Amino acid sequence: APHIGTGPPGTGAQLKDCKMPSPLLVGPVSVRLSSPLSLEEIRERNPLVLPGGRYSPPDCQPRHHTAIVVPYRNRQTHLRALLYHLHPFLQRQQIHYSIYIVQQWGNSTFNRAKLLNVGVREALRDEDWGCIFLHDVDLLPENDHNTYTCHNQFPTHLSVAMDKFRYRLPYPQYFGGVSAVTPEQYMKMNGFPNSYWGWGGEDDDIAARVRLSGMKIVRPPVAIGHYKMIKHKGDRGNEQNPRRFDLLKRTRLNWHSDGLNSLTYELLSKELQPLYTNLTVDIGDDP
Ligand code: UDH
Ligand code: NGS
Repeated sequence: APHIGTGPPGTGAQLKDCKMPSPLLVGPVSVRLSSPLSLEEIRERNPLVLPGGRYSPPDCQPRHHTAIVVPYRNRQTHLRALLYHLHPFLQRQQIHYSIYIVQQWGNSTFNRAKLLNVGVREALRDEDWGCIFLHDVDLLPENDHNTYTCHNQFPTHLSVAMDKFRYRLPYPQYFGGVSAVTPEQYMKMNGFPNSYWGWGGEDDDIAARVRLSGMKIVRPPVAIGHYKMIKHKGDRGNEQNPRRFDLLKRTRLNWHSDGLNSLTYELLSKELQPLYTNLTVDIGDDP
């Protein structure tokens, strides 16, 4: 395990626990969407970020250990905008964190939930994360009081007020965008479904699993959970999934057998980039 949160090497001095809430928080932030900086420029602005996109506050012992998992394919400008905002945002929260980009290899139909399963499993190989965030690449948090930490009992849904839904939930059970689980909560719900190829429904399935496994969803106040979505068109290879409604009728029957316990994939590469860990994965194709 890395030497994290302690004093200068050799002194053995323990840092004091980080204050709660973090004194670095600023509240609402204005989010710049157009022409994100280059990766090199973002790196220069975040000198304390270590290879793989890891960070731990230098002056205090962090109370939280969060992995950010981003399902990804072919969204380079969105990725730069996310990294530009998220690194300083998480540093202001004084969290020990790491950012994982889970990139679907090849041209098979996109599968967001399966990529999230891969990200959780691979992140937990690295470290004993206390909290795992499931984060769309095109969503930028607008208020740093929305802390990237987990509830100890229940899964959290963070993106409760997105600009495209006029800063409110589109429907009460909505669980898309940005959410978070502890490893224990994740195991209790058998992870996420592997069977949703293409756009739609997988987030509703995950929300159903939360309930079916005896948990509920917790959320920050609407005034805090503000996000800007970078506008974009539907992606090639992620067309609406015509089977999503049939699949959703069967979540109750299938959640025990489709999920963490049936996950198969091939990890093609793991690269420690300056601002993120890049996992390239072959998750197969829609059967
Ligand atoms: N994603 C990619 N690449 C893709 C597809 C999806 O990286 O080709 C990731 C990305 O993190 C994205 C997330 O999966 O934020 C969710 O996919 P999405 O952006 O397609 O879903 P969203 O609901 O947007 O944000 C819908 C856009 C138009 C679809 C219209 C269908 N009615
Ligand atoms: C629901 C989808 C969700 C989706 C949400 C918001 O209808 O996956 O709309 O979509 N559920 C089904 O299709 C069953 S959005 O407005 O972002 O395009 O997240």
